[in-house]
Amino acid sequence: HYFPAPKKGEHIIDSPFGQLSYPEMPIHEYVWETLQSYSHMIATECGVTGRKYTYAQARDYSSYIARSLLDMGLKPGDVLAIILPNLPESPIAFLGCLEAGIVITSVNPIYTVDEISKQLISSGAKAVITSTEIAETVKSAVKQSMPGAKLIVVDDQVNSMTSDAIPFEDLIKKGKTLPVPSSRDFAFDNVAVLPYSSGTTGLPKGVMLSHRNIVANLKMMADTLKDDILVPSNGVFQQIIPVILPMYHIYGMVTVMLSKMTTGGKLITLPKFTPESYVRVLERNPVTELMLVPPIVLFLTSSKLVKKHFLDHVTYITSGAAPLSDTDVERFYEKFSIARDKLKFRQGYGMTESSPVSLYEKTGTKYSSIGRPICGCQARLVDPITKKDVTTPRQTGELWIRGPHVMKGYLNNQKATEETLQDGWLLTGDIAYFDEDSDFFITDRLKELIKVKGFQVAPAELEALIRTHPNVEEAGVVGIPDDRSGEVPMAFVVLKEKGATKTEEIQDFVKGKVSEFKELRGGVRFVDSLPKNPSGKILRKKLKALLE
Ligand code: 4UV
Repeated sequence: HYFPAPKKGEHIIDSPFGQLSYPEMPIHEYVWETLQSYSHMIATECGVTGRKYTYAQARDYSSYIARSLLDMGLKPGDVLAIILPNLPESPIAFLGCLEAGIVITSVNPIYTVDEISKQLISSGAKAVITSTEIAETVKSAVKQSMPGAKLIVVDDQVNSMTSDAIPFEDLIKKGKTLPVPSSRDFAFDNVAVLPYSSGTTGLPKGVMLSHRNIVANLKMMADTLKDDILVPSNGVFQQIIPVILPMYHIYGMVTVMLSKMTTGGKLITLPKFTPESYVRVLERNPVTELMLVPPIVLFLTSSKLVKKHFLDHVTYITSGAAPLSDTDVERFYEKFSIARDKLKFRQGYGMTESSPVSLYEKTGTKYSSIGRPICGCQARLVDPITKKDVTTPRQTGELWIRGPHVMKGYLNNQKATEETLQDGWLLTGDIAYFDEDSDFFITDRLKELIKVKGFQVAPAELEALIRTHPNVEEAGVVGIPDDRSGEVPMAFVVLKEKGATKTEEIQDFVKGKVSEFKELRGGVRFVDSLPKNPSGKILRKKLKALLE
C-alpha cells in the first residue's frame, strides 16, 4: 500500500511499523486462511451454556448458511440485519452472510422497537437474523418497518413467539445439501458491513465498510503486533478470549471477533455483561487476553469478585473506545500486584469509520497515550480554526487519518460524507496532541458524540425525541462526566410554558423509548434559551460551560 506524496503544508506522522501489504481477498476467506492447523480446535463457545463449535464446524456451517440465504432468494448486495447478542453462532451468521456477498448491518441487540426500526428502514434491510430471547422486540420492529422481510432465529427453542420464523439450524441443514454457488459478482471494494455511527453530527448513519477496508485493518493490526500474536500450531497453544464487547459494535466485530478468529483463538461469548457471568468465565478459563472498554477496566479493579489468579495467563489487556487515564491503570496494577512486563496494558484508538483501529500504544508503558499510527496508517493534526497543520509537540489539533481502512462513505448521505472525508483524509472529530516521541494523546472531542461506557449516543437523536414532548420547545443534549460510565447524557430544555413540567417528567418521557444506556442519567436543566451560532446550530461547549 502506497500513500500519495504529502502536499504543501501537510505535516504527516507516518507509522513506525513499516510498509503495509495486504491480500485482495474477501473477509471470510482471509479469516479462514490458516484454519488447517487448528481446524479441530474450538472457535466459539458460549460462556453460559457451553454450546460450542470447532473451527471446521464454524467454517462449514457458515458456508451452508451462505448457500441457504442465496437459495431463499437473497442476492449479493442485499442488506441483512444481524440483531444478535454475543452467541457462539454470531460469527457463523456473520461470516455466512459475507460468503454470500450479503451486506450486514449490525444492530445493537438491546435496542428498543423504534431504534431497531430506524436502522432497518435506513439500511433497506431485506432479512433479519436474531435470537429467541429478543425475537418479540425484533418482530415488532420488522412488522412496523419492513413487513414481509424474512426473519431467521438462532436458538434451539423455537417457540410460539418465533413459530413463523426460520430456524438458523434449518438453514445449516438445508445448506449442506445445496450446491456451492458457482460464481458471484464479488468485488473487493463492495460494501461488506454497514454498522451505524453518528459521526461528527446528527443522527446515526450507515458506515459503508468494504472487504478492502476490513481485510486491510485486520492486516494493519497483525503487522503492527507481529511478534505478539500467537497462533496455535499442532494444537499446542490457543489464545482464549472472553467476548464481552458486543459484536454489533465495530470493536467487538473486527478487533475481537474477526481478528481473533483469523489467528485461531478460542472465543468465549457472553450474551450480556453481568459481573457474575463475566467473573465465572475468568474463573473457569485460562484466558490469555482481555479486550476492554475503560468501565470494565474499572470493574476489574474495584470488584471483590475478581481475584488475582484469574489473570495468571493474561499477557495483554487492550482498552479503547473511550479515554483511559494513567491512574486507572496504576490502580489496576496496585490491586493485583502483577509485574508490568508480565501483563501489559495497551490502549488502542479506533472509530467505526476506520474499520476501526488507527493508532495503538504497543509498548504498554504510556498508559494514557493512544500511541502511534498502526502499520499502513498516517495521521495529521489540523487546527480546526486556522486549518493549518500542527508541527510541534504538545499543540492540539483535530486528528485526521488516512489509510486503506477508511470507509467508503455514509450510506445515502453525500453531505455528511463530504464533511467527513476530505481529500482522502478522515476527519475524526477528536482533538489530540503528540509528544516528543510522536506518541498521541486524545484530549477532547470536537464532535457532538457522547460515549456511555464506550458506546455511542447521538445528542441529535435524544433532542429530537425530547422535542416530541408536548410542553418542550427546544432541547440541547450534552455528555457530562460520570465515574462509572465515563459520560452520561444530560439535557438542557426550553419549555413552552414555564413551570408546567418537572425535570423528572422529561427523564421519564425518554425512558423506554430508547435503550437504557441513552437515558438522561445526567439529569435535565430548564433554561430560557439555547446558545446557538448564526446558522442555528446549538453551541454545546457553551451549554457545558453553564455547568462549571
Ligand atoms: O465509532 P466508535 O463507536 O468506535 C470505537 C472504536 C474503538 C476501538 C478502540 C480500540 C481498538 O483497538 C478497537 O478495535 C476499537 O469506539 O467511536 C469512535 C470514537 O470513540 C472515541 C473517539 O472519540 C472516537 O472518535 N475513542 C475511541 N478510542 C478512544 C477514544 C481512546 N482510546 N481514547 C479516547 N477516545
